[in-house]
Amino acid sequence: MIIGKNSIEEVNKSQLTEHTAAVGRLNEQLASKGVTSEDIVNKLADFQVAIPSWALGTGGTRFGRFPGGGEPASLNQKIEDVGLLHALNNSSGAISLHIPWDIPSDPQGTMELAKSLGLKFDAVNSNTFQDQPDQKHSYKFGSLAHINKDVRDQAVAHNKEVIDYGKTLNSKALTVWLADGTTFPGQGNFRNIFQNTLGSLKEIYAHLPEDWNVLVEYKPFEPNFYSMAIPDWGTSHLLVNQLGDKAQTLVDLGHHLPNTNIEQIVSILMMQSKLGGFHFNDSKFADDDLTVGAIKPYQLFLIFCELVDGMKNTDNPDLSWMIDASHNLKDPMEDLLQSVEAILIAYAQAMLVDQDALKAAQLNNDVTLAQEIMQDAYRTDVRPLVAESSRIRNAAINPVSAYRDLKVREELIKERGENTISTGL
Ligand SMILES: [Mn+2]
Repeated sequence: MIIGKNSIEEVNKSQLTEHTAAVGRLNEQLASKGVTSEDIVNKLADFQVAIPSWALGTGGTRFGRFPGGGEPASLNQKIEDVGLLHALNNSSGAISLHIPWDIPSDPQGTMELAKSLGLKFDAVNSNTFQDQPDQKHSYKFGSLAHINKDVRDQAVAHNKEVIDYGKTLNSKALTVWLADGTTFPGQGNFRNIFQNTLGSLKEIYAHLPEDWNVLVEYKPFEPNFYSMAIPDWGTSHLLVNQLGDKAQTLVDLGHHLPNTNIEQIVSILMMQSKLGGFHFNDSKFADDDLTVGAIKPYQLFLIFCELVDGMKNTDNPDLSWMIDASHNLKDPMEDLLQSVEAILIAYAQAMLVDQDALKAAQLNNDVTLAQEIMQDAYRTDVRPLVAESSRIRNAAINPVSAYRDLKVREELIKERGENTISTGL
């Protein structure tokens, strides 16, 4: 299925009058504060978030999986789905692949398909948290950190292979997330685990092309429950510092213990030019992988405040923006549209913070005023600007309602059938 500009224009027609009025009202409100929205709308329109290939199907939980119909069964179908999202919201212009779930058997054809849909390939992800049918050594007790060098070598070789696959698609980064760790005290030696992880990452780093980065993710627990090889941003930072300039930390919002101040981590990593990328999702407890903005939108806004400030005032390199989510209840495509919208809303709100006034309030230790400034931006309903950023690039004013109006899922079920199961989580 391909969504043409005409069908989007048709869907937009019925919403245009109301949308134009809403933009007008918001512009008036912003103008009274000396803000013009044009720059914000253009920045929103340029902002692209990569869709992970594994989020296009129903993920489920460890208790069960309830697949929906019309899910993508091949790499090219996943790319087609991201193309549909991008046509609807103009902000999903990239895809992040997972190897071995998405090995490109025809890279040239896959590249051409992606290009025709306006898509690029963001970071490729390796997988050493599962055993593959044909592999020699098991990852039951770890991969890059394993006590046995033969297992580490196998895991290093896999990561190098992922880089090689990524090169065929013009990807520019490798994301490494390790399930390695221990579940019982005494099971492993913390220093050995760290040194093995570092040694393996050094070998992978040496295989990186000149214009590539490696992004090192961290996670405090799960699947291991006593210690993880890379449990927190401090450990990731130690590793990427020792690896070199092409290594950065990746922040996954769900990979923190409850109430961790993620925005502070973002700020400090950017100061050190070591924030490489983001995995957006939301959570109530831990790695819940829920729709972005569904539970803690204020936290997302505060994180974006640091990102906007950091992008302006630090030398941190360009970031890879990615979603990392899993779906059990909603149509994955609708969920992803909601996630991208939540990201754009937080970005727009963060751009509304009056930075000069905030600095002055901080200088005067005027805590009340500082809070007023932050919350004034957060409490501004910026949805008309997000909608406008989509409309000016010929995408939908309201992507979720357009998805439903155009009966995208029904079409996909017609094309692919009721009982498709997408590869991945
Ligand atoms: Mn992640």
